[in-house]
Amino acid sequence: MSADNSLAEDILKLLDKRQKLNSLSLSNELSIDHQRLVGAIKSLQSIGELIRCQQTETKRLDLTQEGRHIADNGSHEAIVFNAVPAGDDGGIEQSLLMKIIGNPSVAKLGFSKAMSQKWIAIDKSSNKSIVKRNVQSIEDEVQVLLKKIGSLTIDEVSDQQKQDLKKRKLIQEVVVKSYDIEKGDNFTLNIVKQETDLTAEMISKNTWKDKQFKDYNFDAMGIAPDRGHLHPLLKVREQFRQIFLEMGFSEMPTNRFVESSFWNFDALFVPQKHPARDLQDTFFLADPANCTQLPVEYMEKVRSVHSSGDFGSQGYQYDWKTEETQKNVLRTHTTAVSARMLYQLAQECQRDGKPFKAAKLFSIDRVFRNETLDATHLAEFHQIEGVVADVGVTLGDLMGLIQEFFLKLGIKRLRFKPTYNPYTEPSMEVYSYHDGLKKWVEIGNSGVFRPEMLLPMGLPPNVNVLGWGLGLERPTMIKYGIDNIRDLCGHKVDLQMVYDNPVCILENH
Ligand code: FB9
Repeated sequence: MSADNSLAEDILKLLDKRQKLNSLSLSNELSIDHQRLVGAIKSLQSIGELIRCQQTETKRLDLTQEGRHIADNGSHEAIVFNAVPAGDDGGIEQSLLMKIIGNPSVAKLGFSKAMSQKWIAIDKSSNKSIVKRNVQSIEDEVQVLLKKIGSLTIDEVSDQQKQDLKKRKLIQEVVVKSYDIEKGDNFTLNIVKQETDLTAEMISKNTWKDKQFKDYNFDAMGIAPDRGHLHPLLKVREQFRQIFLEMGFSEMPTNRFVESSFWNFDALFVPQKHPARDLQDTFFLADPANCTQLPVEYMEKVRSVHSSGDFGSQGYQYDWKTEETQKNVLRTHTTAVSARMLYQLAQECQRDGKPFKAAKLFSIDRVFRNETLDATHLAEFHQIEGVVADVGVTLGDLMGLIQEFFLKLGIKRLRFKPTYNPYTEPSMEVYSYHDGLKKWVEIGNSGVFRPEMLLPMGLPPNVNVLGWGLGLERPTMIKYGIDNIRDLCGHKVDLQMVYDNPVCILENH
């Protein structure tokens, strides 16, 4: 028999004698933790109609931390009294007494209370304030009362006592939930063990017939089924994906981390000497170091527009090298994917003689940069990119698209700041006013793709292409209140954070 079964039996025996019990009074009487007693009562309550149980709320007096300290160590006034030497020649200079007590608030309050209780007096017959005992001994009533407060009902403490102790912040009123229990219609002292499972053996041997079964508790919460958990980045990515889909965009295939320098840079009219193509910024592959499967005819047009200029542009006037364009890199932006998709659009139009079909495309995926790492930057991050290709679309359309996109994130106040990108002209950084930081913060980049990028692909000259992009990590860190990116991504991530973080709902207007 478990300890709590015997406790349950003790409760039944007391109930049989007294007809009515209260859990709080009983826990004090039996010196048993109230919660343990409530557990035993709940187990009796689950046995149909054995007892009747009514929850009640009673106000109790409880000791504050200061009250507990005094109950253990004595009141301030008692400490001061005990520090004054006893005997006819007893006495101590007041300043020394205060120093001996140590704690200034104990000394000050204790001295004042001891004086008002006339436990001590000050002898000023000499030119010093000598504190002497006024009585032989004292009864530290405050400590005595505090020691028994837990076992008294609120009415057993006088109003004056309560007022004094509350004023000294030694006690506080707390509401305690307790249970009044009475005999139920099926009260008995002989508790029959209640089965919780109907077993195959009981059925095969028919022993179930003489057993009692615990009622099902249909209100009990089930065990949370273990299940997979989405990383916060993937939750936020899904929200951005929904925004693009709502705006009629289709997702680009981004399942290629290794890209040739041709698609990652040259097709975007990024010159081969651009600093972004240095080792300090880009991860180059050792094996396979080069990609040789490039569209030769298109590549020659790219060579031309870079080196001598073409398609109305003077180009960069440098010796464009095939071996440079063949170098494999980890893609530094998803704009490489946009380039492939735009080339495909142009080919469908040029090769297949189909009329140009406008396109709204998006991508959200990982990109890699050989950057200096810090609290908000890793060597890889996710880029979100939107691209719109259509006849006659303008910079104004791009600003409207960006306004619409960020409005779905609850961001209304935007500003556009001119900037430079090798593959777009004009280009704009996007800023939003951060109410918390009280300043404008950069939330993205954008621009109109250059003819030097679009015309070598074979896109019709009246087709313009707009693009904008932002990162996924920053909004995710903001959304989930994460300061260091290493708490969001990487081998040091606490998986419990992945389990615990809530569903992501980005403001939707
Ligand atoms: O995401 C960025 N900031 C940002 C975004 C959202 C946000 O909160 C959400 C709204 C609630 C808070 C901040 N930035 C771009 C700006 C900075 O964080 C910057 O420090 C980091 N940038 C990344 C690249 O850094 C090397 C963010 C990333 C970025 C920058 C540019 C593009 C994409 C991602 C682009 C582009 C582009 C341009 C023209 C045509 C096509 C694509």
